[in-house]
Amino acid sequence: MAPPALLDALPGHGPAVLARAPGRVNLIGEHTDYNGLPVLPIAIDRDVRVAARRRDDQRVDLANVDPAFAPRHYLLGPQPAPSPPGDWANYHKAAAGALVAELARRGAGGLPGGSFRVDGRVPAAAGLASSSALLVACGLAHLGLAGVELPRSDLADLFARAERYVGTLSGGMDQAAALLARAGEALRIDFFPLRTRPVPIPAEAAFIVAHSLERAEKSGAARGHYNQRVTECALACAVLARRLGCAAAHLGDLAGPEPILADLDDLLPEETTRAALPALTGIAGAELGQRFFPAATALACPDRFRLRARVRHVLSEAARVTAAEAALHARDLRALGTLMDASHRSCADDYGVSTSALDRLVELARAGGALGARLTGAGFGGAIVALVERGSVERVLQMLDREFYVPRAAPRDARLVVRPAAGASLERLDR
Ligand code: NG1
Repeated sequence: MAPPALLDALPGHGPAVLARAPGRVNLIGEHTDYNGLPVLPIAIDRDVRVAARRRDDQRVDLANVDPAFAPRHYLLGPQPAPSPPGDWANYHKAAAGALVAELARRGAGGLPGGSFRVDGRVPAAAGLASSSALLVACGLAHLGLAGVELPRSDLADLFARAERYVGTLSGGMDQAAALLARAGEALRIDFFPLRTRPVPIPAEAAFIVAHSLERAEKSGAARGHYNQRVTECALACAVLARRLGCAAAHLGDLAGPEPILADLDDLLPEETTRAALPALTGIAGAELGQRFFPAATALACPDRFRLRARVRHVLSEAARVTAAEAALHARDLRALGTLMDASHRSCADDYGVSTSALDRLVELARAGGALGARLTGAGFGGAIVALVERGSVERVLQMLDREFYVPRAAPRDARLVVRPAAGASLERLDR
């Protein structure tokens, strides 16, 4: 049922829609999605809800139950002008712009204007994909107003590309998890083309998400660091493809990660500069710029690129995803915990996306009895996820509270026990 307040506050009369899309916690497979390698998230029982009613013109009105997000309005079109970076309206514009173009391509009519009211219950800037949940819920609601249905996997692809509108070179994990997850299960997701398969979660497994109290603001400071990693991987892929004499658009296209990992020291320099790239990649100046350095892409460090350690993380992480899937099928939570620990070390040492607060939380969760723990999502702040046996949840929470949250006077919801929840839904409401 719709939360009445959300629906009652919508302007106008007549039929309305209510969409919800969950956030997600990635259990393992970090920074692999944009490399065409697998991930293993669960959708969580925290979601974004959007109530919407059609308008007779092309205007979009956005309101939010949280007063921190002021009302916004704009006119629909294939390329709506972006609001300033970080503005919440950009996620609606991203979804709507992509849908206008997609419906035109399919000859499926236009997108109507509408009034939207948003209630976001996924903690923001925590690595829990609140931005994708917002984009997916807005997009689904808008599609509901148009009376059009599209296959979920097509929408996952469309919305993944759409989110790049906000300036991050993001992969497709979050939108696919929000749209395709099933309650009580994790979802293994492969990319290019998108494929998913459910992975059962043993009933005795519990997941604690603990925030580092440092925001991972991907529409802000973290954006350049995230884009830097995506660019480093794309450059490393071009160097490897040349050395190995094969064609590869993503690291995932390179056959046989084990031989590459074994020879990494010979195949890739630890670090390179922008000036050295033409010689390393065999790609000349103008094409290099177009392929790897589009003008709109903010990078944290546009002249220096780490290659070897980044690839070591990505390829070893992909192998850990496959091992984690097998561990879940075998109900072997200890093995899963060990893989999560290794993933965290690799994210911290080779990928450089952890922080001292995230490292500390991982350490405390383990000391409190977690079977494994790791940063989840992009990193640079945000949260960790700890795998805990049901009977140990209280002990781990107490450890986190005593050693981390109480001394910092943190709010109680800084740490959550999350459940593997179902993907997005859309209801039509006649009132
Ligand atoms: P979060 O943590 O939600 O910002 C980001 C990307 C994912 C993926 C992870 C790292 C977006 C919308 N999401 O997630 O695609 O690359 O980082 O594994 O940018």
